Amino acid sequence: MTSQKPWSREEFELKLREKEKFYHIHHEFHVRMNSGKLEKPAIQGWVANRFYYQTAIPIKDAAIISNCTDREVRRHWVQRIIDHDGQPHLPGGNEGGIDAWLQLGEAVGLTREELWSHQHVLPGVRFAVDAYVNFARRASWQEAACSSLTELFAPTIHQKRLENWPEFYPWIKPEGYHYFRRRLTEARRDVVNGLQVTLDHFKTREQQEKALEILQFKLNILWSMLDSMWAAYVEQKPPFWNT
Ligand code: AHQ
Repeated sequence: MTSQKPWSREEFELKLREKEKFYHIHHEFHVRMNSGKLEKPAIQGWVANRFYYQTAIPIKDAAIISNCTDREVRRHWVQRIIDHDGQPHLPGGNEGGIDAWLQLGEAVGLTREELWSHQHVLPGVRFAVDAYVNFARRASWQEAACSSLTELFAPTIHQKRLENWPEFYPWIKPEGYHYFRRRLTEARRDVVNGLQVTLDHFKTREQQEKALEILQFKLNILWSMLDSMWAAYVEQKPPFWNT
């Protein structure tokens, strides 16, 4: 139990943003990716493993909504599900981010079927992604909203891919970049909502420290996903059944 006084709203936001140093853009896998040092199988493995994460996001967001009693928040949060699942059946609706990721898969030489099969998903990636979804199911909706704030740092990583990949990986078909372009605006819009929920909900210093722990938990999820991909695709030590 801390007797320390709470941080101001500005100080609290700064503490959240200072967690950028733990963001997975700094993981050696991404450092090599964004400097053109990954071979094609490593890029393909990353796309196939991240597809498992992408398909989990709308499930995670639906879990948050299922726990949320605030209609105003649900009205905003439901857009995240639509962004990923799409609404092709509605006039002007599009196929969504999961379909855009399938286009990325095809652009790097994978098939939609092998992505949907999750046959390439590494044990550590599956474990980390499932931990994220299960956290969103059992945590309060405010705690789960807080965990999505890793996207405070996401626009930079999407921008780097758009800038670097065409030069470093000319073999990737340009239609694969559609997903990253979408997220530049969607991530920026999402964090406005996620940050407001977080700054409004975590009031005492103890609660604010808890919010930082939750954000670190999600940063660790992203980091550990890349640890698994490093072992499999850089160290060339995939689980025997993933070869
Ligand atoms: O493509 C990403 C995405 O749709 C999401 C949703 C959000 C969440 O709810 O946790 N996080 C997230 C992220 C996406 N892309 C990652 C990347 O490196 O391309 C970054 C990741 C995040 O920062 O949490």
